[in-house]
Amino acid sequence: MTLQQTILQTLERAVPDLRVSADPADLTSYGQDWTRFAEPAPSAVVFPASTEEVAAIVKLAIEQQWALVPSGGRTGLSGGAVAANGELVISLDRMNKIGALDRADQMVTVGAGVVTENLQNFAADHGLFYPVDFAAKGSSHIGGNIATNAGGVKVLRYGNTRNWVAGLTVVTGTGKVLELNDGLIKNATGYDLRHLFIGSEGTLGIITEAIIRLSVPPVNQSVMVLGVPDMPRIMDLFARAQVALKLSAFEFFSDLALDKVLAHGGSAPLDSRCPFYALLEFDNEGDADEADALGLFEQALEEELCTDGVLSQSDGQAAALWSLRENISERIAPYTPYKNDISVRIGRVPELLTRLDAIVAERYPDFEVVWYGHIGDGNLHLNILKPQDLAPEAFKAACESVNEQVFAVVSDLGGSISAEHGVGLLKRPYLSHSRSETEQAMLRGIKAVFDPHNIMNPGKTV
Ligand code: FAD
Ligand code: 2HG
Ligand code: ZN
Repeated sequence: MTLQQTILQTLERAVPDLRVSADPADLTSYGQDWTRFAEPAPSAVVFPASTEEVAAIVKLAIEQQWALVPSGGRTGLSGGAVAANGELVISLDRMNKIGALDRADQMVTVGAGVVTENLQNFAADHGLFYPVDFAAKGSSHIGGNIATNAGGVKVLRYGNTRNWVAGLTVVTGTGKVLELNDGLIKNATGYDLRHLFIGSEGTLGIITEAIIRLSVPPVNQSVMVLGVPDMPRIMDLFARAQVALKLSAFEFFSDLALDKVLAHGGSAPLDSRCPFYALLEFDNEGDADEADALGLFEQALEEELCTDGVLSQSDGQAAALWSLRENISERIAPYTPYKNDISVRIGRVPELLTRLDAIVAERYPDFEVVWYGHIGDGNLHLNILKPQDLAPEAFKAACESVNEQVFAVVSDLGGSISAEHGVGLLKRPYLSHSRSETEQAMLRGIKAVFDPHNIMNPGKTV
């Protein structure tokens, strides 16, 4: 009997109402995330509808020594949800209920399979705001966001997903169910296990439910896009903008990134084209805030930090400016980009930019290099585009040979080789650039406590 037949028969006998699929289309779709460097090859996909069903599956997996891959919206960019070795994929698609809003706590309990945008809409319908926001929100799950501690475009003001998780229900790799923190704001009873699961990328257990805090919505906001002559000057601009405006986002992108977006429609933000653009989102409650924005623009012009700019005059125009930044990832996807997602402390960003720019110019003379990211929180996305006639494997190898140099700089500056996308499969070989050997040994020790049989997303992250 094949592994697939054993899995299907065992599941059918032990968990009779469980929805299971071995349909080839499901195996392909649920065996991969947004990365395209591994062939999906899971044995089967299960769609549990409750924490009890998840626990039953994990217990069977322990008995049978099956490897499990937890799967959310599969928008991950590091291969964390890839199942390429006959694993059993556990999709949280059906655990997508949003509970009633708890007004006193300003919290809501959600299934791990709730799509991020649906939670944002739920919050808005109740006069509240869920601030974790990024371009994949229409597909990514809250469970996946928690498992990767997703960041996005509002981290500057609201922080990462971690800030909004007040409680978790998880099934560990031992098959035990843990209820962690139950919405408490204060809980000084020792180690907070909730935080271990946030960012654990499915390697300790499966998140089945979460208690999520919501915020009050921001006041009226505007967006300004400024054309900047070079990358280091973006950080000078940021320093001025932080003082002048109540910022909620400070992003940047290169002219090449803009080109790739405009190739699919839309219009350039400024009359002139500039090497780089900074996108600022800020509170605009009236004339005084608007005057501050214009004052910043004039000061930046005078100091040659920018050469041109535009301030949104309506929500529609603000959304159009945002789309120039938010659509980059999707528009460059057809080029099978090699992605670096790195961060350093804000004060070290100028040095990072200068040193990386030199490496990129020397090592990637023939490839298109697309710069963008959440520069206001120290996070750069460096995407190298694959030339059409180069085989994917050769392209990946070429980029990997540059990684050592890039990561040596990141490490030298005390930065992270994965700021927000996780380690997964793709960044695992480089973990030593961000985590010491002692730290990694401790991470493995923690994994052994929660997943002693090594069935939870084996081969990923640690
Ligand atoms: P998946 O890709 O399905 O899984 C991600 C990891 O979490 C895997 O290791 C998986 O095993 C694990 N996992 C999933 N669900 C669970 C669960 N219930 N329990 C335990 N483990 C689980 N990320 C950012 O941080 N900021 C951005 O700005 C951003 N922008 C993006 C834009 C685009 C266009 C795309 C495609 C991706 C972007 N991402 C961004 C990356 C991605 O969307 C996030 O990492 C997101 O949080 C992944 O959620 P998901 O539900 O798709 O998870
Ligand atoms: C973004 O900020 C995402 O747009 C995706 O994190 C980054 O595709 C990337 O490299
Ligand atoms: Zn990002």
